Amino acid sequence: MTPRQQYEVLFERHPANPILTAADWPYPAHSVFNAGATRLADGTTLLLCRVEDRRGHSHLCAARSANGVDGWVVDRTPTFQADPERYPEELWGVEDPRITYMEELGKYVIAYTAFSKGGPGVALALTTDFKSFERLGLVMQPDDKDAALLPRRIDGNYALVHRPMHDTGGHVWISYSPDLKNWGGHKLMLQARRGAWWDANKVGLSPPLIETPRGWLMIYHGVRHTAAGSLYRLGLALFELTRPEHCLLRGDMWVFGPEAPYEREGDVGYVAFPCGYTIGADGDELFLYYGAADTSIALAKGSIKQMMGWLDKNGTVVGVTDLPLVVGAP
Ligand code: BMA
Repeated sequence: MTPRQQYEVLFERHPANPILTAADWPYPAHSVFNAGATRLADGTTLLLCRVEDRRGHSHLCAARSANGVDGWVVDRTPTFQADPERYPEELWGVEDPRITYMEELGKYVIAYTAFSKGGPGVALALTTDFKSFERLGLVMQPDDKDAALLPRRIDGNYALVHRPMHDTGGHVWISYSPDLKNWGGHKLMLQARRGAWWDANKVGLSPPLIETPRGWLMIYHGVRHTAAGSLYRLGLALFELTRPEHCLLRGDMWVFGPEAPYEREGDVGYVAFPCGYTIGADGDELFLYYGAADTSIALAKGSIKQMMGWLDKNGTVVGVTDLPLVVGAP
């Protein structure tokens, strides 16, 4: 047994990884990574991939597959491009989409990072077909990113999880809105730890929250700054269904991190960055799509039941995170 096998494995990498690279693109692309994901009504898996060009700017491009693993059909031209004339916050591109299907609207809501001189901000766009899009523009001003909408209203309001930057670091917040445009009721959801922790100083939502009978399951990323650069790893936390800012359990250890060569080598090595998942017909199997080293798209499979079991064994009860944040707090 190698030392690594002493830890429970929650996510199994697909042997075909990376499942999508720039070489699969029908037009010039430098890198493809950090894809949002959803399963369409006909069962097709749709990935909304972040594509970076040689200017360093990103746009989004849809790739569709019947089994979510191979046979990807990639749009011949960019699917969703920055529109800086009308949306100046997109001057340097659009990045890292998270997709939520809103039953009540009969539409997919895409939360993405709009990048410009002011820094990264959170923008929303609605679609029914991933061909035409209705932009709502910037909903959280810079510096803010890693956002995803909850699939239903909480107490009559839409709910958006996001990660504003603050003097004390990057922490996950949740905000509420009656109309998707005006946001308030901001609550701190998950605080970055301090010191030696794997998730010290900067955490962020990875894919959208996963609804389970016991609560909203969050897969989040923690960023560890080292002398060699940043390490992006994933952890788990569970939040109350009717009061999502209330953290029921948080794991102390990370559950997935860059180990495979395609996660360690690339434009930004040592990054595993999921922005989306699909759930199998059994309601349990999770197909987690993640950007590997800001270069390609990879897939790992997990089980929601196993993640919950892991949290029961390894999680700590947190409750509502205290405000205000204090520099140097534990
Ligand atoms: C984060 C995001 C991601 C990126 C990651 C690693 O801050 O901007 O888009 O994958 O850094 O470079």
